[in-house]
Amino acid sequence: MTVELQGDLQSRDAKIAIVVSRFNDFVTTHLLDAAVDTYRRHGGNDAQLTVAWTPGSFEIPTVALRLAQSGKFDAVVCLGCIIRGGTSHFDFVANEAAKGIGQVSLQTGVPCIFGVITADNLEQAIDRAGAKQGNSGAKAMAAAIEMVNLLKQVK
Ligand code: INI
Repeated sequence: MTVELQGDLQSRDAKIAIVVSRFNDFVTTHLLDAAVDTYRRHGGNDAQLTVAWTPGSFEIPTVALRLAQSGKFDAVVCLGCIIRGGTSHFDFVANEAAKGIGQVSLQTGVPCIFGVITADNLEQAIDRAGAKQGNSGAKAMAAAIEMVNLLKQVK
């Protein structure tokens, strides 16, 4: 008989840290609001949520690592918004954020969710922060809850 493992979407008592970048906060505040709303609507308790603000997306992995290493959190949700400009700066910030968040997850075993928007322009970013393409903050929190519940079954 096949063993199939799945995490459900009940927040229960999941302890979740959210790391959110101030850079482009016109967008990231919408990601944060949607992440918190998703946690609540899936049954979560605000007392189990911690929010840490970073200057930019480049700094997210450093803070995510500290939070993940603390042993206090079941998952870390990383939220940011990187918008392409006229130089290669976008690529450096986006690559470091993505690589760093992935490394923290693998090094610590604490799921770190990539809720960082990488967009070619502001319109694309807005589309992913509550307009045409949904909200990346809500999706990231749903992924975090699912991962917490999936990993509980593997322990
Ligand atoms: N940080 C972002 O989160 N998004 C951006 O679009 C961005 N751009 O375009 O520059 C950005 N830069 C700042 C960076 O994350 C660092 O905070 C900064 O380089 C200091 O280390």
